[in-house]
Amino acid sequence: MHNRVLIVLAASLASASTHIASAQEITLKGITSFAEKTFYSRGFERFIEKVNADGKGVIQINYIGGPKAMPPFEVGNALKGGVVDIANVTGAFYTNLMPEADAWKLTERPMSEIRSNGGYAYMAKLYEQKLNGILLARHVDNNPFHVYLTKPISKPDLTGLKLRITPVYRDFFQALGATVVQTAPGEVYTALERGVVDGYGWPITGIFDLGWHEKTKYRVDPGFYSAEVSILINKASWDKLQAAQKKVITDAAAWLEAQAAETARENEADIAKQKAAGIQVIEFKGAEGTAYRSKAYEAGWAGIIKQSPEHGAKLKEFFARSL
Ligand code: 173
Repeated sequence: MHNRVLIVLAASLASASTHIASAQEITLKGITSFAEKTFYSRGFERFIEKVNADGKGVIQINYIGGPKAMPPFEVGNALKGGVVDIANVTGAFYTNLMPEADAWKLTERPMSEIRSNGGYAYMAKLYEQKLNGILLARHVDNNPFHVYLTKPISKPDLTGLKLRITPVYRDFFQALGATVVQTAPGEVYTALERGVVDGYGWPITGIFDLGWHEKTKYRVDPGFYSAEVSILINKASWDKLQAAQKKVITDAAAWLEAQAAETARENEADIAKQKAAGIQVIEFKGAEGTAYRSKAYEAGWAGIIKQSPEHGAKLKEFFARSL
């Protein structure tokens, strides 16, 4: 009798612990603001693979997909409201909620330094207040933006040209005299094809992903800024996680952010590919090139500081190169 009681007890304990283990596995909903499997989504996709491999029985991410599932400029709202738990997105896509996020493009120091110099902590407060979110990992860095054109220019002057933008480029392109029109990346091909725009802003990598090379004749050098794409998590979703679940996420995030410097290798590959595709480089050299880049940073910081005077000035101290 005694033995039977023990067996029953042991069996019920075993089933209870199995039950607890399965109840502990949590599934987060993940979305990307760039097309699936394209350059700016790939880091996020590697992150999801790692979380799903390391987090078996603990935590999983259900990848909902990209702009076919949700317009890119809606991703910030969805994260803030908890419609999605985790998102791959750039600051320029949620300036409606947090204009300061667009300042990531102006960093002239590695993320490791920004994490140690107080810049990350400063931004983290703004993420919590304005986005109800946490920035887990910046996986794109060292990836400059460029002007791409269908018509040539002979000096750093965009007067008379209409260019596709996001908030990343607005202040700089306007300072150079351009007329601007904001679109999501998914609308760039059609805008070029219809001649609605004479060019667009985009980083050095990725123009082949959506076929834009077919409609692009010129790239303007030098590049400017450093593109930022990051993985964010909703604060309430994060707070619900247990320590072991958080660890799977933070380990994968640190692993991914440490790879961001390697993005620069991919830059070279796309530069060669653009050349092979017949895209001509219009290069501003020497003092003209330096002035062009300085104007980009001046216009960029002026734009951030205008929208958020106190935080903008503070972020410049953390992000800009010390002179
Ligand atoms: O041009 C864009 O859509 C944009 O703002 C961006 C930002 C980071 C990476 C790629 C594109």
